[in-house]
Amino acid sequence: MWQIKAAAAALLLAQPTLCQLSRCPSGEARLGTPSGALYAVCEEADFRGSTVQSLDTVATLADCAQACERRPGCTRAVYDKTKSECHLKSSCGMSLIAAEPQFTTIKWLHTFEAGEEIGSCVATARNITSADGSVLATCSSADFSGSTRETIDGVASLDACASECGRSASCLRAVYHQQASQCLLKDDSAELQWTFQPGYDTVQKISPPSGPAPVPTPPADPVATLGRWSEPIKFPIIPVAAYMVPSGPVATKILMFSSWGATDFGGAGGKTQFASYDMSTGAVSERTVVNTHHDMFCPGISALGDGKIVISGGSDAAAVSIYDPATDAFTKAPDMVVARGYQSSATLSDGRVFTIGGSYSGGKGGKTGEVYDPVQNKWTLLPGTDPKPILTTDHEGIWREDNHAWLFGWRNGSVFQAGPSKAMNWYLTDDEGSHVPAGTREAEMDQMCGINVMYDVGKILSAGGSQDYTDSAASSQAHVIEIGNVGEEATAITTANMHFARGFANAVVLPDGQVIVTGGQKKSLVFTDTDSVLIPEIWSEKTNAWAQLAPAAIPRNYHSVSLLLPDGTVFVGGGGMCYGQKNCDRAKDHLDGEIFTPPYLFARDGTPAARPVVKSVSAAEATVGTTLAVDLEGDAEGVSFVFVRMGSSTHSINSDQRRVPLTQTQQTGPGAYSVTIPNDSGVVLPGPWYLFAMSKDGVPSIARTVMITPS
Ligand SMILES: *[C@@H]1O[C@H](CO)[C@@H](O)[C@H](O)[C@H]1NC(C)=O
Ligand SMILES: *[C@@H]1O[C@H](CO)[C@@H](O)[C@H](O)[C@H]1NC(C)=O
Ligand SMILES: *[C@@H]1O[C@H](CO)[C@@H](O)[C@H](O)[C@H]1NC(C)=O
Ligand SMILES: [Cu+2]
Repeated sequence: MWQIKAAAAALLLAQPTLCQLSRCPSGEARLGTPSGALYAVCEEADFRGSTVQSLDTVATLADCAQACERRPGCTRAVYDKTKSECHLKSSCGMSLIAAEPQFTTIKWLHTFEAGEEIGSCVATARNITSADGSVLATCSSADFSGSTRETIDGVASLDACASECGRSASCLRAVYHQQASQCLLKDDSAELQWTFQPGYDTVQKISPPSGPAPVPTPPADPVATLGRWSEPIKFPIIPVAAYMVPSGPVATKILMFSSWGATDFGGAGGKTQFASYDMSTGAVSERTVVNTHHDMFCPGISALGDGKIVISGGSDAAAVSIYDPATDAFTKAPDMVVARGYQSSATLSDGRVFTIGGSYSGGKGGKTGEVYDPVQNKWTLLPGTDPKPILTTDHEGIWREDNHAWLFGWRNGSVFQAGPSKAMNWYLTDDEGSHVPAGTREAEMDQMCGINVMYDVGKILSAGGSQDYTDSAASSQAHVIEIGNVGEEATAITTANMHFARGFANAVVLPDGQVIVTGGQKKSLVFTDTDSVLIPEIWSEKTNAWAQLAPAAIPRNYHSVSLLLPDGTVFVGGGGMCYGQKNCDRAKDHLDGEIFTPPYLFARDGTPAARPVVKSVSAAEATVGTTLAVDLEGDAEGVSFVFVRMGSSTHSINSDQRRVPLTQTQQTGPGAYSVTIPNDSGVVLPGPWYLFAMSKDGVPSIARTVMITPS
C-alpha cells in the first residue's frame, strides 16, 4: 500500500511544473502585425486549454500572430519555435501556465485603425545606419500626422528616405509614402502625432541626438489606454446572476448563482446552485441552497437598507429568498402576490422594494406591480401600477414584452422606468400605486436586454439591446436620459453610438463616472456566441464618446454578468446555460469569470497608478444628510469622494448600482476630510454603498463599505 502511494507521488513529482500563472513572469512584450493587430507576448509560457487548429511550418512568431488574426474569433495562440508550430486556442477553459523555453504565448490586445494614435511601433521596427553615420529607427505602417517641411519626390525606398533625413542636420523625423515614392521631412514640432497608417513608414533619428528629444512625450504603455484582463477564473457553475456580498470594512466576496443545475435549468427546480469567489484569497466555494425551496433562475434582485439581498421569482415564480450577509444564510420570505420571472425590481427611497412585469414565468400578462416591505415582511399588490406602459413589441409576444424593465428608485418612493420600451414612465408606490408617462426615448428600436446605469445624480446612460428578445439584430445606439422631479417628463438625448451593436451586454459605472460596457453580440440570439463582441468600450460624459479597450478572452452574451469591485476593477463572468434547448452547444457554457483592470489604475508607463489609501471612516452605517470623517494616508491633497452603490447583475439588469458624487466635502487637516452624504434618500437609496476616495488624477482608492439605513 505504502509503496503504491510512494510510486504515485514520484510520478506526480516527475511532471513538468505546470503552475498556473496570473500574469507573465518574464514581463509581457508586444508584437504588432502589418494590419494593425497588437498582441501581448509571453516567453516560456503556454495556454492550457483546447486547441482549435494547429498549423505547422510556421516560420516565426509574427506569422503565428497573423494566422490568429486571420481566423475569426481567435484571440490567443501558442507558438512552438522548435517545431515551427502555431496552435490557435479556443476561448474555453484557458489558463496561462509556465512552460518550456520553446513555447511562447500571444494574446490579442487591440487592433489599430488607420489614423489611430500609437504609443509604440505596432508593425515592424528596425534601425538603419545611413550613409553619413546617423542611426534612424523605422516603423512600418505608421505616419506622423502634422505639418511637413519638405517633400522629396522620386525616393525609391524607406532606406533612401532615412538617408535623406540622416544627411539633413535639422531633420529629426520623416515619413515615407510608398505608393507616391515620396519622402516627407517633418517639421520639428511637438504637435506631430504618431499614428497607425498602412502604406506609410516613419523614421526617427536616434543618433546623433540633435536638438530636442525626437519623441515629445515618452510612449504610453498600451495598458494605460486599453486596460488589462486577468486570466480566466474557473467556477463550478455558470454565473447567470451575481451580487456583491455587502460586508465591511471592505467587501471581498461575490456570490453567484445559476439554477437547480450548475449549467442546467428548466421547470421549477426548488433549489439553486451557488458559488462564491473571495477576491482577497482567490478562494472559490460551492453550495446548494435548498431551504427556501426556490429555483432562483431569472429573478429580480435588490439590496435592502440593512444589506440583505431580496431575490424574487424566476423558475419558482412566486418564491422569494432573502440572503443575510451577517449570517451568510438564506431565509424564505412570503411569496409574491403575482408569480413572475424576468421581472426586475428596485429598492425605493423608503427601503421597500418594487417589482413589475415578468411574464416569462408564472403565467403570461397582467404582471401588475407590487412592493415588499421588509419591516412588515409583506408583499402588497399595487393595482394602479399597470404594466402595459412598459411593454415592448416582440415577435414572441407578451411572454417577452414585460421582461427586464430598466427601473430606478427615486424620490418619495417613486420609480423611474427608462426602458427597454421606447416609452418611459414614472411608477408611484403610495396607496394603490399609479403611473405617469415620462416621455419617449427617440430610439431606432425597443432595447430589450440593453444596458442602463445611473452614472450621476438623475443621469442614466442606456445603450444597445434589440427589438425582440432573441433572433434580433442589436442596436449600437446610446442615450443619456435625465430625470428631475417625480412625474415630470424625462429628457433622452442620443449620445455617440457604441463602436459595436450589442445585445445581452453588461455595464458598470466606475467611480470616476465613466461607464464600461462589456460583451454582448451583434445579433441577439439566446444561448449562442455568434457575432460576439470581445472588445469592451468605455464612455465618458466629458468626451461624449466611446473608446475601445483590451479584448476579453471569453464571449459574454446571454446569461452573463458584470460587477464593479471595491478595488475599482470590473468582474465579468458567465454566459450560456443552454440545457434543454435545440442544438444546445455546451461550448457556449462559460463556467468562469475574468477581472478587468481599467486604464485609470495604470500610470502612463504601465505601472500601477498611485491610489489614495483610506485609513478610516468614522461610521460603517449612516443615514442620508449625516457627515462622515474620513482619514487618508499622507497629506492627500485635492481628494474627492464618491459613492457607488454595490451591484447585483443578471440579464443585463443591475438596478442596484448607481453613482453619486459627494460634493459637500471639506479637508479638515492633513489627509483628513469631512464628507456629507446628500440629504436625499431618493438619490442615496438605502443599502450598501462603496465609498471611494479619488486622487486629483482620478485614481480611486479601495472602497470602504458604508451601509445607508432607511431614514
Ligand atoms: C535601435 O536602437 C536603439 C538604440 O540603440 C535600441 O534601443 C533599439 O532597441 C533598436 N531597435 C531595434 C528594432 O533594433
Ligand atoms: C410624495 O407623494 C405624495 C403622494 O403622491 C404627495 O402627497 C407628497 O406631497 C409627495 N411628497 C413630496 C416631498 O414630494
Ligand atoms: C434632511 O431633510 C429632512 C427633510 O427633508 C429634514 O427634516 C432633516 O432635518 C434633514 N437632515 C439634515 C441632517 O439636514
Ligand atoms: Cu435567461
